[in-house]
Amino acid sequence: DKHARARRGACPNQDVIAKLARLRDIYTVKIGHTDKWRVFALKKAITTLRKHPTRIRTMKEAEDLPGIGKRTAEKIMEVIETGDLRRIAHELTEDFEVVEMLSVIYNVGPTIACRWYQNGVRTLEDVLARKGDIKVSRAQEIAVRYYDDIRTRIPRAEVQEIYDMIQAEALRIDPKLFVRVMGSFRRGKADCGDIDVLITRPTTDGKTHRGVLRRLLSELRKKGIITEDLSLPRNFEDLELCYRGLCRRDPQSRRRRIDFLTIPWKSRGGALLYYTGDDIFNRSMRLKANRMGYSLNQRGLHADVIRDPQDRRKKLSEGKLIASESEEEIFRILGVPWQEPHERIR
Ligand code: DCP
Ligand code: MG
Ligand code: MN
Repeated sequence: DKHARARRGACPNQDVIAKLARLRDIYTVKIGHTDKWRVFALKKAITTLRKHPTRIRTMKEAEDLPGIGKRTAEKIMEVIETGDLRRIAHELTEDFEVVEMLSVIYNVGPTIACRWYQNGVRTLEDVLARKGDIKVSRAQEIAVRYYDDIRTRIPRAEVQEIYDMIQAEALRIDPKLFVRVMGSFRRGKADCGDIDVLITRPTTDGKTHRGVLRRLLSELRKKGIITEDLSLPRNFEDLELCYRGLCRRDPQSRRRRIDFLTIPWKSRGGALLYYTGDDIFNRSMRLKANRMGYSLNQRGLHADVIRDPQDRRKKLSEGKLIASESEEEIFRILGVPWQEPHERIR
């Protein structure tokens, strides 16, 4: 996976980690009919191996690693000695392939996929045919119907074309809007998983973008650009909104995944930073902020965050916003040299 790729080269047991991670993913999907401890044991082993500075050579060495039992040590040695882990092929049964296929449906995941499988679902057609007796939400149904479309990456040129239409429509509603395309497109990727659109508005004239998203979506539906909704914000009157749906350039082209995000003007720096990603880069920036006693999220950089002494990850208060005017400001305060969006990979 991407996280493993980010670390490749640095870790002398990467091949072992890759095999254990594949087995972990298989067990995660199978959790409905497998003991949870298997996933747990593999996760622990992977964490330990990532931190281990040298190549594992002997069974004793593997068994002596913290949190690694005999069964896991045997798996490690099998990969070291043969380059393979037979258990993976053994677990790749038909039921796994079906559950894995179902678990990548938007808003599904392994737990629901397993439940559907246990209820006899074997194909995407089954999901639609059986929706009387298995629980299928409206969003899941749409995601099944457009399974291939949603999983197909979007050529950069098409993202640009769709975005241009959306931006024009938004500026017709209010020419002072600040509209940007984010995510992998802003990072310069040749193709994108979805289209991420950020909207806000300068408040210098006392006005905001309140109510804009509802109007924009309605215009885009009329034009046939937005075709289905997957998830709507609870209250369209808020300034901070998140919308997920499907769109298309014209009636002849595929459905594409689209996300709209609106944020208060004062959060734009944090939002630009967060929604540009990538997720690994974001994680490293958050970590940097945490080490300096700050907290970074899509709203900006905060100080004086009060954390639960029992669980340091849990925030009891958001703290005080100290920077979110621009991305540059956040980079500067964190002491991170400026990186262009296309450079923001880990
Ligand atoms: N993001 C994040 N952590 C997540 C999800 C998202 O930090 N768990 C941020 C970084 C992403 C941005 O939001 O770049 C947009 O999310 P996407 O899922 O749309 O990811 P990308 O646009 O980066 O890639 P893709 O081409 O797959 O859409
Ligand atoms: Mg995206
Ligand atoms: Mn997205």
